[in-house]
Amino acid sequence: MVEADLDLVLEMLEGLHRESRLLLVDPEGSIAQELLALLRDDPRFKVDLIRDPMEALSKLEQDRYDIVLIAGEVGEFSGEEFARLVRTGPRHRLTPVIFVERGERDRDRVREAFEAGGYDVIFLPIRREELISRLENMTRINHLQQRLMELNHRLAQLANYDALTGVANRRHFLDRFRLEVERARRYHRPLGVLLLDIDHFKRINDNHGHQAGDEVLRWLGKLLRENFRKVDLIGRLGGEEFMVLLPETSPEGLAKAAERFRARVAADPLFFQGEEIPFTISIGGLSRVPGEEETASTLYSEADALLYEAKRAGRNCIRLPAGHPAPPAS
Ligand code: GH3
Ligand code: MG
Ligand code: MG
Repeated sequence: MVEADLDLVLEMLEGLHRESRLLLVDPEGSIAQELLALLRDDPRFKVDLIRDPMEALSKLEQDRYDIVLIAGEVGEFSGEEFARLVRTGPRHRLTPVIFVERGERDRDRVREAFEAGGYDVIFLPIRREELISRLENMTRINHLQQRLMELNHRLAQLANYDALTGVANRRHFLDRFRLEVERARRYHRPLGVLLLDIDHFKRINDNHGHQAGDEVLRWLGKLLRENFRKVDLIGRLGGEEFMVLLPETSPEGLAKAAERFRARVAADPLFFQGEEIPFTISIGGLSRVPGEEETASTLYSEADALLYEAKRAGRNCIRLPAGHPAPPAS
């Protein structure tokens, strides 16, 4: 973690010297002319001038900018309205917006601009040094905000996902499981649950070593992520036990998905250090609209009992509740 922190600091320092990308929106063009003359030949700033406000908004959807400069009124919008539109785009929710106007520095105007979400107001004429300092400050703010968002995202990943397999960890998965059960019950939608466990995993560790065991887990994580849908939720509940939630999935659909995955795992051994390591999984599963008394915990217990039956039946197979459509033969 110390090393990661150092990397971060180095990245941040580097960010401070990165070039700054500015989008300048000026339908009329005269403010732009003055700004561009001041910034000319300065390699730190790369300015895209766009006259048409609608075109500017679509450019903001495609590209990342460090600062958006709004010159006075922009077409049919006031500068404030336009700033609001900039912030509604997902890429630029936090990008500093600066209003550029001609005239004396006016306190009421500055307050208005800040209230409208502006980060600064630049009044022309302005000295080159002051302009550059203001732009550098805003660029720094933007880079730090970007880093903070990335870091938050990384921390959320670390806190919620299992590092070895890339699927949700137990705590995060169970939180989501409770939520999905609530949702399915409230809207009377079926929710599918598959509990999977690697067969004789202890033997894999014993015969091939613990590192090979870890690779099997990693491989299974990858297969799970690749073979289920984006809306399905995958979690590692512990050791070599995983669960998949399949929202909106009928009992027939669940049986098919379970059998397809069981067969896929059995057919797709891991190759590790030149050695083939075949393995199989057993699955306990069910799908239904959760009843009033049912919770994530009762569904988990039920799936666990079915998984136990699958183990007793000889492993590498699926057990579903009585009356549930059977998996297709394969
Ligand atoms: P069964 O078919 O009945 O499921 O047998 P099994 O051997 O898979 O089950 P058992 O519960 O007896 O053993 C599970 C083993 O999983 C024991 C434990 O050492 C191993 N294990 C748990 N977590 C990890 C891990 O993160 N990495 C590795 N390599 N092994 C793990
Ligand atoms: Mg096992
Ligand atoms: Mg187990």
